[in-house]
Amino acid sequence: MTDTSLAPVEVEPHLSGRFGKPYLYEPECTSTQQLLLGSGLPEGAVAATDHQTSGRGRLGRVWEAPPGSAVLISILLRPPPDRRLPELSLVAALAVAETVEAAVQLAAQVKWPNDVMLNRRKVAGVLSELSDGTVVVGIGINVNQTRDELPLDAPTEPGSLRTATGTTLDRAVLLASLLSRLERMYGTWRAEGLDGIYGGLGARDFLRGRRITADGEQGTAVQILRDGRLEIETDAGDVKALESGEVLFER
Ligand code: BT5
Repeated sequence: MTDTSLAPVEVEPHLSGRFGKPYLYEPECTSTQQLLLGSGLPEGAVAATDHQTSGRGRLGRVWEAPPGSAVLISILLRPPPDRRLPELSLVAALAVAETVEAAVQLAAQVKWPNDVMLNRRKVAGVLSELSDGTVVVGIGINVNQTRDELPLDAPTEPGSLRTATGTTLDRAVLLASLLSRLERMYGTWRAEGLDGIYGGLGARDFLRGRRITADGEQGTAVQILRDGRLEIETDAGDVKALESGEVLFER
């Protein structure tokens, strides 16, 4: 399949819902998060680019992708004040996982709290940033990178849809499909909370039953709970629920 760019002329004909209106596009920018934070744009506004020069991960980390290889977007949301915000990264990750599954016909999983896994490799990451009651959710999906275009030093081994399938995908079509799924899933979460999407999330819980290290302690991941926290059982026999953080798993 041919892939062009995430320019409006490629993406907008495929958009069917409220998400992506307006659709801001820059061929290159520092970070798509920067285009939306503090912008005052309506809910559902999307910023997209074909290349970020300072792509951000969580906790000051970087997100890297060669020009024209990835889906790099941010979306502006105004969730109800009574919803727990960490759940929103799980909502977005689940929407990405389902979009990837529909595109490549392989099972994808959500690695708590913000990663999407395909064939045990990280193919996407989610970053949620809050300012003035507005959440900007950033999503990076590795689509057409070859193996040697992926970062070497990542704590979770990276992959792309191309390394998993051997074929290239049209990023504009993938992005439009993601926005329509995310709009639906976000609507369900707004109305019902994580319970509304827990079936899909629980079925794709990558860490469940795996040996892990979290907060310097070793143990086993039990499951993502219905409130979005991760339940773990340490080797010392303590059962804990993690609010956020980094979990390393044994391969
Ligand atoms: C994330 O952070 O996974 C969130 C990534 C969000 C990126 C999107 S792109 C559009 C929007 N605009 C932005 O500026 N950001 C968002 P974290 O869990 O902290 O993972 C970061 C770590 O993943 C880094 O320390 C690297 O080791 C590794 N990494 C960097 N680029 C990667 C890639 N393309 N694929 C897989 N791993 C990567």
